[in-house]
Amino acid sequence: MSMVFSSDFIEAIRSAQSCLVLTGAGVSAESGLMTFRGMQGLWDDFNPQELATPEAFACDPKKVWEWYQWRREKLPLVQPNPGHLAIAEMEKYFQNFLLVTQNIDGLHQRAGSVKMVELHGNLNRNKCSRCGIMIETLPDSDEVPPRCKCGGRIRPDVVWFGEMLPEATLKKAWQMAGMADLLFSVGTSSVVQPAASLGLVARNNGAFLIEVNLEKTELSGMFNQVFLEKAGQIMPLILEEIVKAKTGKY
Ligand code: BJW
Ligand code: ZN
Repeated sequence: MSMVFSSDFIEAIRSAQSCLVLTGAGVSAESGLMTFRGMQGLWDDFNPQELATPEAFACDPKKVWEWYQWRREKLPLVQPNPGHLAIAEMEKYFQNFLLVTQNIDGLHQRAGSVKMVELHGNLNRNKCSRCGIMIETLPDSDEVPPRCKCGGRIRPDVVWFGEMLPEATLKKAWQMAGMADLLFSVGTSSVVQPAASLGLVARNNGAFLIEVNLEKTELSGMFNQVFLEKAGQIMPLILEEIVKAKTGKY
């Protein structure tokens, strides 16, 4: 695929010192993982938006646990794609860089991203729903889900609707949005708060905003540049442009 970038875009990259990349489930789609809103009706006819809540877990812990187990089983079978890999490379070219992911699949880390935070937790970790302690190894038990020593049910360490995001993580993301010159929003529908507001914060601070998605989102209008492309196709080309702009060679 050949691509001609606008001079505005190239200049924004060239002059940027602080870059924030916000990602969502669309980045992992080309690895074979379903997007959150693409999972609708695919699992026992349940709506993910209804399963990813503390109320659903309290009401039917087995169902919610098994849904996450079903998603966990896929992780070792998939690989980071060129989108993840390009984003991992990007962190080398800005003085200040932060990847803020809403994804819980761990693919960014596997692609080599280091300067990053996870806003919505990680599918590979568990914690106690009562005392909050992290559970490294699941206890042998016939009960589904298994229980913590305190008697509380074990749950995945992810952030459900109505729950607070990890405080330090959110603070880091918010601070970076406030100082970024450049923000990429990649593969996210931009409907879930507070993640979706990071772009707005950066925008109010004068940042240049770029969106990468297969289709327009509710927030597309506030971006300086929208690429309606697959993340795995366009991010490597954007990386090339960044390397050129930052090193003068390619
Ligand atoms: C491609 C592609 C390709 C495909 N290339 N692109 C203010 C207003 C209204 C509501 C609220 C508000 N503040 C808080 C709320 C409530 C709620 C919320 O935002 N609700 C909205 C739905 C309206 N937020 C919360 O409850 C948050 N907590 C909070 O704010 O606490 C304080 C508080 C509490 C109560 C009241 C008020 C304040 C917590 C949010 C936690 C979200 N958790 C989930 C589940 C995680 C675990 C799990 O996965 O099961 O996180 S929900 C789900 O959505 C998941 C995702 O990280 C998140 C975002 O989804 P994402 O990544 O954008 O995926 P999709 O599927 O939506 O989109 C994929 C996109 O990719 C699409 O656009 C495709 O086109 C595109 N795509 N292939 C590029 N190849
Ligand atoms: Zn406990």
